[in-house]
Amino acid sequence: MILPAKEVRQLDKISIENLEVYAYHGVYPEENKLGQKFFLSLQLFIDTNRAVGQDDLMQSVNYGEVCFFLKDWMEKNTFCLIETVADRLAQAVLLQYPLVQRIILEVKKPNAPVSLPLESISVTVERQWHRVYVGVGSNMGNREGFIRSALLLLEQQRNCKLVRVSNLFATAPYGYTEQPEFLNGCIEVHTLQNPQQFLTTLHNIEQQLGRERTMHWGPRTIDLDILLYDDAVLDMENLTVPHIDMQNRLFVLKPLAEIAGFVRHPLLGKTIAQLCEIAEKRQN
Ligand code: A4P
Ligand code: MG
Repeated sequence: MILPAKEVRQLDKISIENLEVYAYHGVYPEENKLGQKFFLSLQLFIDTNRAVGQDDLMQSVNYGEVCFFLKDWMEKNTFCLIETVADRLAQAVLLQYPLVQRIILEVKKPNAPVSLPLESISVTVERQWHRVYVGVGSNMGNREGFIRSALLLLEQQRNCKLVRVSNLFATAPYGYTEQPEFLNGCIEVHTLQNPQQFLTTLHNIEQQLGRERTMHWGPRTIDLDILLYDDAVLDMENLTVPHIDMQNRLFVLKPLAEIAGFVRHPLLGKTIAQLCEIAEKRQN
């Protein structure tokens, strides 16, 4: 049996429990003015292999430093909801400490303004880096210019990292063939966004680059399609992952095989390299 990547990857856990900080989050103006106590508990999932091998703190995450980062962040920011505090703080930790791949964070408010006896109110969130493969294509105007601009815009997103870029290939139009030749490529992005948020990010970039949706499968300045999002299988009204037709498209598989040949399609059970070989044979 092939284990999903998540189960093979060995991640260790650094835990911090009930770090006490004084901050100003809350819905009521008094809370924002007077402040109150919060307790933070978190688990940081990291690959400690290198740190352990070299017995070197520089290869790990310094938990003392993390505590001061949390305190500082809690004091400098003010949000109404502890849900927002937990979401933003979890993301801030992932952005600040690249070795942390996943975080579970609990924000506790022991003196929450509830006129009943209780120990504390808390919100727990789990956030992590997701590996996404995106197909890029253009067949209008300065095709390479549009693709490079899209990558630049993606890199500028705070919670996205552009990790790998394939070569770009000139390809004959697929589907509706009465249109100019395409330039296609694939990229690997690591993101903190969930699939819907990431799709919105891609749509915003398409819009910024003058994409007009006049015709399905028609000419476009830029097209950004989510091919794979971790091992997720999603069937939503506006989003299907893995991309529904990727296994039949050489203009997707060829560049994708360059940067993710070893990655397995979660539904078809074959690697991208294998799917590419099959599609190539079918075409010849
Ligand atoms: N949508 C659903 N799933 C996804 C996903 N995994 N990634 C929804 C991105 N979007 C997804 O897409 C229509 C709707 O699909 C979106 O609103 C989104 O919510 P669109 O980009 O607005 O329209 P489209 O691109 O015309 O349609 P579609 O079905 O995405 O077409 P494709 O699959 O992008 O194909 N030939 C060559 N050689 N190279 C190409 O790049 N591209 C196409 C377009 C046709 N022929 C081509 C190429
Ligand atoms: Mg599309």
